[in-house]
Amino acid sequence: MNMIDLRSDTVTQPTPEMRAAMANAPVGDDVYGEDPTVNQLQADAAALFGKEAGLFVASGSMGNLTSVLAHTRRGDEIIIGKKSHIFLYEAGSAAMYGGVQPSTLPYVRDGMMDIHQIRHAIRPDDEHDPITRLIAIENTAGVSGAPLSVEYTQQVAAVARENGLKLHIDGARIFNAAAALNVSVKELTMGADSVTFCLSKGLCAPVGSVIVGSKDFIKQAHRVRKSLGGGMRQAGILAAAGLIALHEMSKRLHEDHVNARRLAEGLAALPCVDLDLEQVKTNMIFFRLRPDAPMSADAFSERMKTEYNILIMPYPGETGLLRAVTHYWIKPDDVERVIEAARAVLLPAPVSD
Ligand code: TLP
Repeated sequence: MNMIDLRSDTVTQPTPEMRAAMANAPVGDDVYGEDPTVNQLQADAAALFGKEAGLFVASGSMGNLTSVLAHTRRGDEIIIGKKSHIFLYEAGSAAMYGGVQPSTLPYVRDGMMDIHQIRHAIRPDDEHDPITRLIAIENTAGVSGAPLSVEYTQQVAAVARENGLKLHIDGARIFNAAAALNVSVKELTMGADSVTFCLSKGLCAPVGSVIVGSKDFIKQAHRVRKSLGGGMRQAGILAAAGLIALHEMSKRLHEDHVNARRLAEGLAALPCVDLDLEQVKTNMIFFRLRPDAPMSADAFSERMKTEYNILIMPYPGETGLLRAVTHYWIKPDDVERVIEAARAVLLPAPVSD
C-alpha cells in the first residue's frame, strides 16, 4: 500500500523533469551574480509578477524574514495577522534578527484583517510609539487556504500607500490563489512592495522561494540575504527545478483544488466529521471530529497512518483540528482511498451475530 501524504504540499517530491533539469543545469557562483539559471529564475519571476527584480532564497521563511528586514529598522512595528505564518511559525525571526515588533490583528474572515482595524493599528507620529513600517498579508491564507481577492489586496495596498507604509505579501501559495480566482499573479500582487512565493510547496521544486519587488528593494534584500548566510553559490541546481515549478507546475494547480473539493465532500458526508465545505477554496481542507465521534483527532490521525498508510496532520496549536492538503502526487484514486479509509476508521462495520 503506497503512502498517501496529505500533511502538507511541502512534502512534494521533485518531478522526473525537475531531476533531469537539475542534473543538466548551467551553474556559476551566484554570490558573484554569475549563475545563469538563478539569474533566469529571478528575471522570469519578476516579469511574471510585473515587478522590477527577483531574488532566489532558500525557503519561504527566509523570504519573509529577508523582506521584513529589508523594509524595516530595529524598533519598527509591522501589522500582521494573529494567525499568520510570520507571527506563528517562523520562530519569531523578525523580532530575533530585526528587533521588529509585531502588531497582530485577528482575521475577520478567510485570512483577512479588517481594513478599519488596520488603519486604526497604524501608530501616530509620537515619540512614545514605535514606527509602523510595514503591513504583511498572506495569500492563500494558511488558516483556511482561502485566496485573498484582488480587491482586498488593493484596499490594503491603498491603506499602506496613504500612510507611507510598505506592503509585503507572504505568497507562499500565491499561485493557488491565482488559480482559484482565475487571475494572474501580477494582478493579484499589484500594489505590493514585495512578494515572497514558494517553489517548494504545490509547485513541487525540492527547495526554494523567490522574493520579487523593486530594484532598490531587491538590492537591499540581497544584502540582507548575504547577512543571513543565504548566498548559495551554484544554486542553479535548485533554480533549474524552480524554473519548471514557475512555468509549468503553476498551471496545473486547479487539479489539486478539484481533488481537495472531492476529498472534502467525501469527508463531510461522514456523520461524525465537522467540515465546512464553503471554506474549501484551494488545496487545503480543515476539519474536526464531532464530540460523538468514536475517537479523538489525534487517534484518528494515528489510525489512518498505522492501518491505511495515510498521513493527515493534527494542526499544530489548534486542539482537535485536522488538516489535509492535496498536491501533485495526490491523484483522484488516492482521494477515494482516503475517503474509504476515513469511513472505515470512523464508522466501524456493525458486528453481526
Ligand atoms: N507552511 C508549512 C508549515 O510551516 C505550517 C505548511 O505545511 O503549511 N508562509 C506560509 C503561508 C506557509 O504556509 C509556509 C510553510 C511558509 C510561509 C514557510 O515556508 P518554508 O517552509 O519554505 O519556510
